[in-house]
Amino acid sequence: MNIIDKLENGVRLGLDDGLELYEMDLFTLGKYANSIRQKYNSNKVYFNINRHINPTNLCADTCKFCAFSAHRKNDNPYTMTHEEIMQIVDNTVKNGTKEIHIVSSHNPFVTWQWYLEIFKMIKTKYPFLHVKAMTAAEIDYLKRKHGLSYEETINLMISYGVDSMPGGGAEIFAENVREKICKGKVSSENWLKIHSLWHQKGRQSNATMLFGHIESKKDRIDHILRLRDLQDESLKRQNGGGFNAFIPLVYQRDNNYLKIDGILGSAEILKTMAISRILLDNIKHIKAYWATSTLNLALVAQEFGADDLDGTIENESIQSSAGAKSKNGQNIKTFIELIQTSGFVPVERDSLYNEIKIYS
Ligand code: V47
Repeated sequence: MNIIDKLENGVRLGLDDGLELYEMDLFTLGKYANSIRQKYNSNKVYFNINRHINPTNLCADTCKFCAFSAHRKNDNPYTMTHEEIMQIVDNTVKNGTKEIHIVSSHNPFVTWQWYLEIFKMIKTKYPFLHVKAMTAAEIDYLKRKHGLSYEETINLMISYGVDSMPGGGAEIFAENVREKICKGKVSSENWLKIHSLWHQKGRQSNATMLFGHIESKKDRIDHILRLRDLQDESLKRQNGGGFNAFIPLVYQRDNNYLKIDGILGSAEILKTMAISRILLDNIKHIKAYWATSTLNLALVAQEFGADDLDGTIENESIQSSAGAKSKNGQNIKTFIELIQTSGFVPVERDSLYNEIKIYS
């Protein structure tokens, strides 16, 4: 069967098929991705009202792509006090924020309690807030530094109030690339194991992929297929599966140590979104994270398989340190208007994709 016949007949695609999809012209590929997107999510574009907080940037790991961690190129080490974090939360709640997304570096100077008490503090004062926190990379770091097992850490996260896990730390699963861009960080196998353990607790998470650096197209397809396999596993136990959304993150190249030639073009970004939508037949949402793709391209991506933009964010530090124009988040009114003028129906969602408000 050729690739078009497979697409027409909804055949589940493999590694070689994924590579063939990259060879297709953008609009034919987009047509198939969009029809799946329409089937799963109709004409809706999901977003949430959220606040990103990065409590510390001191990091024991040395990922070459990272411009956020304090190092020679970003000589601005900080560790927030819990009071400073609560001040941010107090302020953002007044703006209608419903999700706090917390990602920290791997700070060797604080205890594991310092990490976890942040969540308890937030949930005690604001039980209605959804706390999305602790990447698999942070969980792995707590294991390495403090000897907590993955299972223990996950149980502690639940008892301290973490609701769901963000998708960070996945980067690219291909081990040879990982060795070059983030040697020593959580392995691919352990990233997947940690998410699987989290799913086994009946909890949900997201999954990212960092692309547009030194990885090959084959590495991207391999990454996506490893996620599809894990989602298949979780679907045997969990309605809807453990992964809520897949988030392809476009690599930003300023102020870091990963020098690459060239910059990824828009067509390749859109193709990667479309291919993700086609291959991931078991993950309902594809997020075009506007902070890494720009808001305009993230809106165009909604025609190529994506159905989500992430949220208003309010303050973004990881990608903006590396050159993205995302430091100050998005104004909610503009956000909604742009979704509408792009021909879609904006839907404010909660962190687990329950619909809060449809702007029809
Ligand atoms: O894992 C670091 C990435 C991630 C760069 O789960 C970079 O809803 C681009 O995971 N260029 C952390 N990306 C952020 C993250 C995330 C973001 C939004 C939503 C969700 C979610 C998760 O940021 C890291 C890494 O892959 N990152 N440096 C860079 N130079």
